[in-house]
Amino acid sequence: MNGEPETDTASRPRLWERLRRGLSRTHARLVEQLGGSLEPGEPFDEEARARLEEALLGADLGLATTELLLGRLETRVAAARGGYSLRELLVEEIAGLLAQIPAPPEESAAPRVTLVVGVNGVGKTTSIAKLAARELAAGRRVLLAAGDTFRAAAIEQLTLWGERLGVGVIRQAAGADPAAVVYDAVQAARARRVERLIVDTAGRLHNKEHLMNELAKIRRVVEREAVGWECRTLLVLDATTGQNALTQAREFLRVASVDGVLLAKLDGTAKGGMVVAIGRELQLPVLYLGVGEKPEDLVDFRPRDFAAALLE
Ligand SMILES: Nc1nc2c(ncn2[C@@H]2O[C@H](COP(=O)(O)OP(=O)(O)OP(=O)(O)O)[C@@H](O)[C@H]2O)c(=O)[nH]1
Ligand SMILES: [Mg+2]
Repeated sequence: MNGEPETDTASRPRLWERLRRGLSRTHARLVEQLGGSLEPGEPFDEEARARLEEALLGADLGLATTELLLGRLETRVAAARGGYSLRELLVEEIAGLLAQIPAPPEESAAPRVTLVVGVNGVGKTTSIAKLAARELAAGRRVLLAAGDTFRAAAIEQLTLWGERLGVGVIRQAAGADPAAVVYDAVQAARARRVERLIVDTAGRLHNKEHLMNELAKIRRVVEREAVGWECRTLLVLDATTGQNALTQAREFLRVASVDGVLLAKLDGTAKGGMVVAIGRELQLPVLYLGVGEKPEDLVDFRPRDFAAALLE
């Protein structure tokens, strides 16, 4: 399960639609490239295999994963002796691979601080608004911290989201020490009995060492001041940057410990298959998918739904 409360059955169709919309470009391109090869009765011959290979590579599943899937499909097709649906087999196999991605951390009753990290422009601040909206919808008390003090505009942007959502934002002037902002935020969160404190951070720092020091300092403040709280670092990646997102993620993993990934802007790419590569190659839980610019455009990552939305 995904570290979040079970989605009630009433809201499930809505989330499914949102996921479908988010993956529509990827889906459209896959369908176009595959032609009718996944339709019932179509053989899994050389031509179908080649088309599928090209389509999966085009969706950015990566070479190793694509070859693995094709191999499994061959085995399944051979075992089925006719009467199979290639589409169903493929959805099952992709879901199976995705299910091997490390599971998200267990949900606990403790209050939580989430540090949201990632390079500039990937969608951190927007994703924070989405996370806040979802926590509010679950009835939790939420507070935001403007830990990206690098630009005044970043503080303003978060403040604006706070006003729109009706959530408090702890801020200082631009140029302030982010760790000091986080210190204030933790005190405020405790005084206000907040259950979720979400911290924006700057992605635009002078160099790797600077970034590492700053994130480590923030984390130390949280660990010292928020005793008994759960602390998570969520890495936001931009799906539209393709393989570059993987490179970015590896860089971040060198400087900070990361508990999970939020893949933003999935709606803006036909290469949604990169989720598979991210999960498998980084061995990190993929927690959320960003599928638009509005606060409600966030879905949980669920292997089976994701695989189905790709191909069905
Ligand atoms: N289509 C789409 N756009 C998104 C999504 N998430 C964020 N964006 C857009 O991406 C742009 C950058 O988002 P921000 O949230 O400002 O990114 P950031 O990482 O906070 O950027 P910096 O603070 O400059 O480092 C904005 O125009 C957002 O509306 C998404 O899931 N889908
Ligand atoms: Mg920002």
